[in-house]
Amino acid sequence: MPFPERFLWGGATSSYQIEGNVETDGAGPSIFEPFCRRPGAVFGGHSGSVACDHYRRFAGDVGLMGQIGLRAYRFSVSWPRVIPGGVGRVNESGLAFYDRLVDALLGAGIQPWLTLYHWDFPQALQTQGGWLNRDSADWFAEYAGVVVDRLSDRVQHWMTINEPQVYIKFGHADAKIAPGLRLSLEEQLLACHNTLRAHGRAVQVIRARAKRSPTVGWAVVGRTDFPASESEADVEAARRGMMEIREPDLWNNTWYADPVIQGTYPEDGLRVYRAAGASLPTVGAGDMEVISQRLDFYGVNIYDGRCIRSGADGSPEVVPFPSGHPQNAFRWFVTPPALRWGPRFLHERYQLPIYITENGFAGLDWVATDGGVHDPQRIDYTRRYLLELGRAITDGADVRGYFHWSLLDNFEWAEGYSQRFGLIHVDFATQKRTLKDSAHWYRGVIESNGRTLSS
Ligand code: IFM
Repeated sequence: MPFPERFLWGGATSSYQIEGNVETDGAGPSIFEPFCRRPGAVFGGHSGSVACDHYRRFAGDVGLMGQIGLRAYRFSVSWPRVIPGGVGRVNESGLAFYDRLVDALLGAGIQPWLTLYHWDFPQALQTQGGWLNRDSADWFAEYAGVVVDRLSDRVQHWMTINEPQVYIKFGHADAKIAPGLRLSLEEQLLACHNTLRAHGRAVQVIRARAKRSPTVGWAVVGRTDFPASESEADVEAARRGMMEIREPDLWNNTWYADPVIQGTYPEDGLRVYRAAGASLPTVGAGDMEVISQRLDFYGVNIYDGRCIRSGADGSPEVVPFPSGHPQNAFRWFVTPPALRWGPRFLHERYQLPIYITENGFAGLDWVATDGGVHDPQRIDYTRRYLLELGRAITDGADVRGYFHWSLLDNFEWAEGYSQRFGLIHVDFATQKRTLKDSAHWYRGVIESNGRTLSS
């Protein structure tokens, strides 16, 4: 099998989606508190206020991770749980929760992989402009320092931000998630610029203050394209499709990754955004130096991709999926080659080790009469995607790990609890956990380091 001996097999979650107890023990509100109360904002009026009650049940959940055999667990820290007002006074009880979680993970032999920001921005700072405020980078650096000072004697693996593309587009342009804004392109670009500055400041803080030599990355998403065939022309068209900016929106890869890794905003983005009438954010003296901090790895979340062929002039042309093409419960297309070509193209361009920081399947799972949760589609999806990830490694991409999204069924943002991504089924009325068939299957994959995938 192509998976190297030290390949890291993990599972992932985020704070707001599982912890519940949102304003408990001194935690402050995040932007999702007012957002979830907006009529019609979230399916069924759901919110993360109870979620999986992981804040109180984490020890049992770590036990379940052990049963699955996870080697690593990716979780996020809730900024307003740790600093209720976003800056200033630290909430000792909030930090103590993450102490206990990290200790439990280490006690179970599971590496903690910590994300500093997975969208639960402190409401107190949103009222000061949120990511539109230039000070947001300093606020984030202050918060990062608090977490690093407290946990870096035990946590070695850090991710700054999760999927900025999603919270810029769906939070600041389409009002589908918190903070629920519909901003101009110009303002979205500003929120993005400040996010990137915040990312860079956090990397600086981690490197300067971590007590154990840290590995630092991020977990981004974006567009994934794969070629319709292996012809050179199609491969080149898919590479271009994935890396170019054609539309005046912020759903892409390079507007985020080029400045962070190469120190400049990409020319095509500058052109497209200017042509759309947006004046670009003022890049202050020193901004690019802050933004382009050295990273140890590129974390990427990949669920699906577009199939691309070379058009007559070589430009990328989307090949539509035929009717009846497999989809998940979200109606996202099932596209296993995305996990071969996505990491490959990213590795080629940015030359960093890659971790798949999220990948998984939304299903409509329930507890069967025999007490089990049978989710053959999730198993088949994951098998197909992992086989393609193996091909990426064989092709030469330096892929070092895979985190399945998600450990638990959880609060799926605007979809509330209607979409189940977990390896573990959660009965949200009783909080009973049941390992799905996929969890047992994944254990075999982990134990065999991927060898069971082809059996
Ligand atoms: O649940 C989300 C997660 O918070 C971010 N990445 C995609 C997942 C599935 O939609």
